[in-house]
Amino acid sequence: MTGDNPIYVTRPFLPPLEEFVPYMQEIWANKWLTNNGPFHQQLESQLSAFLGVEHLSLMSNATIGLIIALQALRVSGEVITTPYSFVATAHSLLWNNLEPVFVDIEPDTFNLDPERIEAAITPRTSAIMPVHCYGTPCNTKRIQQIADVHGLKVIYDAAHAFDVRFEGQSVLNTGDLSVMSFHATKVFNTFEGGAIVCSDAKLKQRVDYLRNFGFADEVTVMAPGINGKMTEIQSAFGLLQLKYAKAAIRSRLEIAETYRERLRGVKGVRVLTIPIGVEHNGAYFPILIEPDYPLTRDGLYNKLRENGIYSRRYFYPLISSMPMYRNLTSSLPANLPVANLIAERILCLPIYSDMEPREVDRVMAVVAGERRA
Ligand code: T4K
Repeated sequence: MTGDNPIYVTRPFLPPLEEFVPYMQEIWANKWLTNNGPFHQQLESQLSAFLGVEHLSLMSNATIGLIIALQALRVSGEVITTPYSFVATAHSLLWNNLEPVFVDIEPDTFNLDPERIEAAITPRTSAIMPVHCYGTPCNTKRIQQIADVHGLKVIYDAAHAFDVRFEGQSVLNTGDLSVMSFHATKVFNTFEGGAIVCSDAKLKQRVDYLRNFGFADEVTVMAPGINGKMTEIQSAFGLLQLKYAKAAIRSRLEIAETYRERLRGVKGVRVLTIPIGVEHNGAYFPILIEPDYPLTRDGLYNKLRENGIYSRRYFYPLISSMPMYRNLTSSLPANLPVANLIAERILCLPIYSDMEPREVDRVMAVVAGERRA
């Protein structure tokens, strides 16, 4: 262990505290703390404009958002999804009594491989739940074609895809619903939080009922809803954070570029390429540790820890290897060769908007043995 400060895989961006005080004063004056208050309404409309989407509903977090999205579309039976994600993706299916059917990922993007989806469709399949992993967009056109042919719903887990665009369009406008996360570790955060982007106003109405116990008015309950509401303090924080969001993404992208340049030529480290046409958000910085690197993936992970650097193995272990999923037929490693290989080699290096150059130097000193004056 060194005497240096720890470097975590990410750090939340916090605007200057004094800028948050006026928001708090307004909440104290209004005594309106939650349930679609004024800051909540402002954040829904400002976020929609910022992201270029029309129908957005704030959520208490993305996990509840995924659960509500499945309810909103009345999904039943089997849902095709990826094993290479955070556990919340598949857990949202179990919470709805749905059966996940895992399909392998693409070796370049680590997203659900569209060419393998059709073979997994059965008469019980009603939806596809892909993930824009690390913010890299899925092949949304191909996925929609398949969904249209087979009459399936598409719910994107867009937890990582805040403000990601493809060919100038927000990826959040694809599929029936897209679910974002505003957790503290995300590009844009409201401490805990999230949002569902809906493809039309009717769907947003249903999502809004479901997030508020199903209430349409004081006496009318439209659906067996849940409590998925975002509070005023979180919404206010989101409004302030939004002012800094473009700058935060810019600095993440600069850090990613620095890593990219300095890792070029480091033998045994593969850096993900961002597909042409994608405007990325720098959400994560994943690398693959190949067999010709001097250490194993876990060897490097441990060496970084010894130096006070807490990288993370997102996403290892695979969801399909976890006790509640591993007995599914689709979880067999032979069905998921790419995902199994990537999960063994992946490492996410620290990246956050106010990461300092000397922190990048410390990471590079371990990963590439670079020494800087
Ligand atoms: N779908 C996908 C694809 C997701 O990645 C996620 C969440 C979800 C759905 C569900 O979204 P939410 O329901 O959470 O909105 C973290 C996050 O808790 C989780 O939101 C995220 N994905 C996942 C990829 O990462 P952990 O268990 O790795 O977090 P934790 O507490 O170890 O934090 C990681 C590092 O971040 C810490 O070592 C230090 C730093 N940190 C963390 C927190 C919470 C801070 O500096 N300050 C903080 O407040 O899951």
